[in-house]
Amino acid sequence: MKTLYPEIEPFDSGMLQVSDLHTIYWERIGNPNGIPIVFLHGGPGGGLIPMYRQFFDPQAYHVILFDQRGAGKSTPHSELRENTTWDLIDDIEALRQKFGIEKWYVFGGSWGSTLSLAYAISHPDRCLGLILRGIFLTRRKELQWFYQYGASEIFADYWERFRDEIPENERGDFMTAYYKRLTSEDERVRLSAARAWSVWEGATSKLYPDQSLMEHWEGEREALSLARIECHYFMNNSFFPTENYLLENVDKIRHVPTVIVQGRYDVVCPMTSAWDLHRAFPEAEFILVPDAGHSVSEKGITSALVDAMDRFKGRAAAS
Ligand code: STX
Repeated sequence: MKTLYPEIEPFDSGMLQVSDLHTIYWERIGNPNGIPIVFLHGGPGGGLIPMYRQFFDPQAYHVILFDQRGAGKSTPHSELRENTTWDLIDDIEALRQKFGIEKWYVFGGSWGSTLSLAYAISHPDRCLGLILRGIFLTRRKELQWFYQYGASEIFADYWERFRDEIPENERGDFMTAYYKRLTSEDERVRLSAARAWSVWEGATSKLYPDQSLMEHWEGEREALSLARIECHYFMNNSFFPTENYLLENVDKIRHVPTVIVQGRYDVVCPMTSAWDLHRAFPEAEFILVPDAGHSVSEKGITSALVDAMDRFKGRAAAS
């Protein structure tokens, strides 16, 4: 089993204005002359945590991490205007150009895997490789599973709070009911809905539910950005032109070296999506972790990701 690299502080960080409205926070860790990687966090709206810096050998890699529009330290916080998948893809390109990087690895889990695939389909020539975890294709059935019916049967206890936030007569469509509240004029309504929405995800992310993860997503800023931005994206099919956009376009990236890491007991992003991607993209290495849920902090998932990055390091050195 491999474990995380030691905690590390950025050697550089700052804010990049990407539109009249939005400014994004970025940071760089590791070796500025190393192999470049961009890290894409989850949600959308999840923001960075320091642990995300620890998957990469800091001698070998130059890692650029950033808070996506409206998330973490990016401003305005939890803003939904000018916030689409295509805006995020443009922001990734703006960061790449800012740092004079020609090609880089793209590392993302959950929504980060969605965005990694979408970025690679738009800019395949910029990708040295993809490291994808907890595959999320944002299809209707994935959203239905997690926010309407399915995950509710496995986490019946935690489901109660998510369910009870919404009056009975609106429970036929939880996503629409939450969207109404998450965009309410009333701050208390927004925050209460945001906490219920975000804690549901925190509660269901690990094989063994983790109290500290739930407390994290109870936080006002964390809850608001995750819930508002997720619900905004998911109400809009993540701004993809078709339901199955990522699988329909996967042929554009099948030449890019790719690793897929998936926990078998992932209830947030069930393995069907990883399996569908594996079938559509057989060249990619497929690693199914037998004793893990969704979270990047599941031991077997962390180990597979650190190991994949250590192996890519050798590959880059040999080429
Ligand atoms: N959300 C999928 C996703 O991207 C439906 C995701 N899952 N958990 C997270 O993100 C956090 C780590 C941000 C909670």
